[in-house]
Amino acid sequence: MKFRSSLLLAIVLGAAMLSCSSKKTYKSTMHNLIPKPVSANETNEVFTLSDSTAIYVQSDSPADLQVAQWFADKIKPATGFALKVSASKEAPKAGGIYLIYGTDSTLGDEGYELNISKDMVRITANTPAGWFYALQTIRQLLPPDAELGTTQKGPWQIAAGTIRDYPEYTYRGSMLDVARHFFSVEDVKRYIDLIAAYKMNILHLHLSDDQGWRIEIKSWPNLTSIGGSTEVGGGKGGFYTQEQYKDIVKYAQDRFVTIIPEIDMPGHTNAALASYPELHSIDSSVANLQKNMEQHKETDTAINLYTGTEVGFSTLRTHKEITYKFIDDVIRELAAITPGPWIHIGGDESHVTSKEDYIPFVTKVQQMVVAHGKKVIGWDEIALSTTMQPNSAVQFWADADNSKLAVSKGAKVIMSPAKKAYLDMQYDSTTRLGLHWAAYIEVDSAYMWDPANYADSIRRENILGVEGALWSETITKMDDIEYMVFPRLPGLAELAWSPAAGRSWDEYKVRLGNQAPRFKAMGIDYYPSKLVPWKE
Ligand code: TNX
Repeated sequence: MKFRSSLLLAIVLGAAMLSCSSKKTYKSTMHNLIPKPVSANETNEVFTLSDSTAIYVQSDSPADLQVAQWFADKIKPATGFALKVSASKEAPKAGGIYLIYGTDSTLGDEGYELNISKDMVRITANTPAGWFYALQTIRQLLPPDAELGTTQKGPWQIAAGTIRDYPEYTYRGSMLDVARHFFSVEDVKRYIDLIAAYKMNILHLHLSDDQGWRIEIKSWPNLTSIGGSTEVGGGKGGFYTQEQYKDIVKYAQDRFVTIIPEIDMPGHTNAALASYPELHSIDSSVANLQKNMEQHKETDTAINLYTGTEVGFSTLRTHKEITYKFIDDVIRELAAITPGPWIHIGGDESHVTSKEDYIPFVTKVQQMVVAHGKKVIGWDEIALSTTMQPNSAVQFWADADNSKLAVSKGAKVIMSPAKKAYLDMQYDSTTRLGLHWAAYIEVDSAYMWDPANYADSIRRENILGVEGALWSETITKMDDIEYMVFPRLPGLAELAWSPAAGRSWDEYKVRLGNQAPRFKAMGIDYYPSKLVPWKE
């Protein structure tokens, strides 16, 4: 009897200890990373972050130290540690995280090698961007609790081993439509943080459309005072002052994200046309279209703001000098506050601009962008222009022939096929937000394609990268953004970063499912697709 009860006690105690320890210690592993690194070899050890861990940067440039400080700030709320950041060229010793400049050319401009032992962490890269991506990787090696905003217990272990990693494509982007519905500077910053966490490096801001003009242009103030005053559904809209835009650009730069501003033209311009009647061209076909639209009634001198969701009814006057004065002013002011190399000129769905007018228009506007020192991006239709400027890119969304034409004119292609990369498409017919004109895009479908094999005529060497586009006709708040973007965006990020060889949904979905506690800790309102084995 005595023997049996002590045996029972031992079993009960043992089980309690087991469940306790499995609850307490998160097992860090290199096998759950998104995007998947080029190579990862785990040892059985762990490095444990403590309040005495220090970060040493092999440079005293403020921009370089900033990368380390970003990481220290990121993990401070949950760990409670104020990791000390300093410049040091001394040999690595125990207890440190070292950011080191290397000379390994296979790592390129964004790659890194991460060596983690139980004593120290060494990050070697050719650029601070490489350090930043290594630190994003370390973030994902930490327990999900590290993402929380209040002090947690730890322990803060990260799996030891070696990771070598670098991106497949240099352009890894996401587009946010702030025109159909306006999003605040704070929302845009959160979005930047979310995309950067998955090693994306481009945020394309769709700054103008029929329903709103969202960037201050000092020489044409009505664009924002009138054109920025509403949005889809008739809400109050909004716009970024140039100071706010610069603040967004800086925030993005600190996270190695380049902002690409888009001014969509000659179509998708109703907000501008309503702001300056001299820019609009009401020909009979437009007038007819407008008559069919209840909210959109023209008068002799001005046209109304538009808060519906039709596309393809507006156009700038392509024959008037004033139009080009307007565009030149806009591009000049935008180029002056945009340090990134690109300006996006839209060019899509100009259904009421005749082809004879469209071709010289987009040809000329491209020259204007180059004259202001920037490279051109446009939706794939701009391939119709007579000539394309050197170093231009078109964004493939629907018509492979356009992209093929662009390639024949010397341009590169950004892959955003609507059937795969449109983040405003519903997951299935029950999704409460979004559209489905291109497809229903479940999480597996968004992942199961290869940019380099998607369209026959567009090959790897023609492709600059991948961009997921979130149009916002139905998206009104940050939670909506998150719901549509997560979890499809991490998958697109992986298509852009990780090698295609050996890619499989069955393997990926497990890694994705294992991100659930991380999404939750980050406060991300994600779509819990039934196709993914979500971890509790
Ligand atoms: C097409 S694709 C558009 C946008 C819409 C979107 C909605 C493209 C270049 N234009 O104007 O917002 O569909 O899914």
